[in-house]
Amino acid sequence: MRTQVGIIGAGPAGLLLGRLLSLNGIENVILERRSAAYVLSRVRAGVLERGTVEALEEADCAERLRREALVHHGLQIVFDNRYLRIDLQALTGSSVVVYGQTEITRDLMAARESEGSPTFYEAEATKIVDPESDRPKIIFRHADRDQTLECDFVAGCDGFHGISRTAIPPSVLRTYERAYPFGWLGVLADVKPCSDELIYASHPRGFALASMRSPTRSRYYIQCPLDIQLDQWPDERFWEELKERLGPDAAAHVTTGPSIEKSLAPIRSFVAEPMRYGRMFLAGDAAHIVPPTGAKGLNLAAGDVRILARALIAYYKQGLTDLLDAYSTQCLTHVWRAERFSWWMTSFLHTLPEADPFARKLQEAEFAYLARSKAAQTALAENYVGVRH
Ligand code: RFL
Ligand code: PHB
Repeated sequence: MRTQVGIIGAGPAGLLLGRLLSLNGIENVILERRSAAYVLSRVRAGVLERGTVEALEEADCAERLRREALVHHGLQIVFDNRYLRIDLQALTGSSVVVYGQTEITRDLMAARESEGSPTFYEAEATKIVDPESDRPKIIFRHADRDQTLECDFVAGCDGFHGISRTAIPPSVLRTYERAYPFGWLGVLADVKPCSDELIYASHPRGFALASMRSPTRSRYYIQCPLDIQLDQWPDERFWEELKERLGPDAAAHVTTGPSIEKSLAPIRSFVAEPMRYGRMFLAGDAAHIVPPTGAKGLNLAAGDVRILARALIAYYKQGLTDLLDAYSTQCLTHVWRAERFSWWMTSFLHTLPEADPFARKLQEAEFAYLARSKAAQTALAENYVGVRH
């Protein structure tokens, strides 16, 4: 089998790239290790920057988003029961929207199906051959046999646990990593959200986040140790802990109900450099992970893909290679900006497992500064709404 761009992974990065290329007449094939139903069952990101919405508009996949997404002009921070609103719109002139990753994936999958571009589900890429040559190949296993996809370019959109990154020789690849000694326990429930805006709460018992998917579906998270078992956290215990951490004002508005999904996500910061090796390009979680506190993971993936799509379009339409050559450096600038912000939000709002009074005092000072300084609020707001690509 042969195509122009072989894409590994049908997460938001792979599907968005495929769509942008197809709309520009560039052939592409997507290989996805899981089934489509499994990909759609993963509950992940919820907050989209304007640049991500623009990318979905460019992909002609924003019709439902325009109808259903919730526009958020601000967010709330609760620090030890003290409330502070960050007015994103007034501080930056911009806002964010809430629209679940699952819905984006569903919209992109539907668009791909109607355009007829090939996608192989339950097709695991096992090796990338000759990425530095002008005829790279992807070996994949599908329907119980090994098959080969020959391409001009390989897009590694296969997430943190994918194989693409491993095709870069250790002598070339540099990785930077920070692991945090806690995770996020997330619950999805069909109950009215406790607030119109997201609430990020820092409490001595740990961080909590009140988010949503729609006016009738809430998404809540609490910081927890990495070694918990989900059955230790029946819904009643989760709701009680969440309310404690959100503080009495928000807790009074929390509607409880049965969870429809509950999962634990580890928190990590990770960057792989460079994001290109020969004719293979990494995009999204395959190249970098941020802690979810800044809501940047999916937005970064969309940013990479927009840059990569433009570079590939310039190559196929005008024979230009300069955008391809600039890809890694250009992406890494926005990646490190998001890494810094996500690390800062995480350090500011989470409680370290070993009680560290000095660390808590610093967090208190950070909150006090934020509450008093418009400059500090603007710094938070402009990072939260994101840069445009
Ligand atoms: P994805 O979504 O992980 O998709 C990668 C796809 O590649 C497939 N794959 C392979 N296919 C073929 N052959 C192989 N060898 C393959 N290896 C892997 C996988 O099955 C998968 O379908 O990466 P992508 O497209 O880069 O998108 C990135 C986003 O998904 C990610 O950044 C965000 O979801 C991160 N993230 C969050 N970001 C936010 O902004 N806000 C959040 O609340 C938020 N919550 C989360 C998250 C990530 C989580 N992970 C990774 C477990 C919660 C969780 C639990
Ligand atoms: C979510 O709704 O899942 C969400 C929102 C904001 C974050 C992280 C996750 O910072």
